[in-house]
Amino acid sequence: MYQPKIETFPLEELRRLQDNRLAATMHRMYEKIPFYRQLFESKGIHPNDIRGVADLHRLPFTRKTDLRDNYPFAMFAEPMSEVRRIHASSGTTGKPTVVGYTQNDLDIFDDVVARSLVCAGARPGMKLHNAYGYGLFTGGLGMHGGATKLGMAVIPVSGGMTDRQLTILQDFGPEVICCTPSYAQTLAEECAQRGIDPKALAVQYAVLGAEPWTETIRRQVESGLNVTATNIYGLSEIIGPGVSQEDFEEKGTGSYVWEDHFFPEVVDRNTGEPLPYGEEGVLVFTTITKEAFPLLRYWTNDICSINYDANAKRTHIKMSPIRGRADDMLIIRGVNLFYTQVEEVIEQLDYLQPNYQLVVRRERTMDEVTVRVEVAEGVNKEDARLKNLLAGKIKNTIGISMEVILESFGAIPRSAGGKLSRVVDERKL
Ligand code: ADP
Ligand code: K
Repeated sequence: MYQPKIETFPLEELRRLQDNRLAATMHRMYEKIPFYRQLFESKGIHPNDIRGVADLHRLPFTRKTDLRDNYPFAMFAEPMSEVRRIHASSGTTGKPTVVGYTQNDLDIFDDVVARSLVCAGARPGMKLHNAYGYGLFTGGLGMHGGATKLGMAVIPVSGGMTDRQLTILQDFGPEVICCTPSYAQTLAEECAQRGIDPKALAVQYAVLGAEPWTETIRRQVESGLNVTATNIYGLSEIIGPGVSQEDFEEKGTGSYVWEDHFFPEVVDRNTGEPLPYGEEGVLVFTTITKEAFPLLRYWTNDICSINYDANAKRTHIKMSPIRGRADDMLIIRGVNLFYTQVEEVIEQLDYLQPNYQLVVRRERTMDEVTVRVEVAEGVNKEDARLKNLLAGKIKNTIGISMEVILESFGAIPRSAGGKLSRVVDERKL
């Protein structure tokens, strides 16, 4: 572990630490951010009324629209003279979301990323192939800083230019790679296509995040690159990558949320009521150590559940894989659908590969979904039995009838470096 004491802190003490840090954060918000002062006053609440994280549910959420309304810097709690870096997330509509960091914030960013890297299997002295994009996106620089602090040799490849990525993987021999899961798929496939034996690569660990993914893709990446692949999660509003991380020896049990900095809640997507551990809803974070850009009950829109794992190495709570973003959820004939659900069905059928796309269109009054998915090598894509088997499994597990089109290898778009969009919504064209 990178910070064993805090990573294994007894829960009671962790709670006390969170309570103290929350109190300090709320006072700073109240004093320094007009938006939060107004928010408290409109509810008739003073920071002193909130005794700890157990009282958080009494406070309203902060939403992405609040950040837009305060674009670019009005949510900053520190003057620019204290700010050392500014990032922005793409934002699909309108202005980007702008976030800032003091030196202390950057130090904490480095710590949580270093912690995450160790959790993923990385060690000081190893080389990190960093294929997250550098720039305003927090992925590249975020991983860079944490790996440097850990004592790794960082190779700042950034995303794209797959030829060069493969050359570096072969010649520089990085033991760890980080990128999006869809780009890891691309790299794995390109290795196979070029006859590069993954066993001959030095790379042992892949740290994958920035978009939802399931065991289907894990299996493909692990065999295709001969690595142990774990999940890293984060969002720029909270800090960037390193909000949570899956342990390489506890794969499939969820990702540790670094609770000494980010307090998580899961709430009902419709009512906003906090849900019991284990129930799925919207993930909400309160930052309890951030200086420049603290957020209270930030509505991430990401759907997952959280729970403690008594058998885990660390004490911090774990979050399940993200099913999708609430605003990316499709509603098909009254049934909610995330694309990761289709990915999970693909996992069960050996004759398919996790290269797929959902096409949604409106036929008369009904929304229809077509699944385009590639078959494995040597499989006949015209085989109606195979098509029907998938359609039947989808209908049985998800409850929606979908048209299935089996495609040959290469027919579905690949990630060229960053996040990949797996849904084509023709209703919006
Ligand atoms: P942008 O909005 O520009 O893509 P962000 O890095 O802030 O930049 O995006 C954060 C979002 O990416 C999260 O809210 C979540 O939806 C998604 N995300 C990040 N990591 C993961 C992950 N490991 N699994 C699923 N989704 C993720
Ligand atoms: K995103």
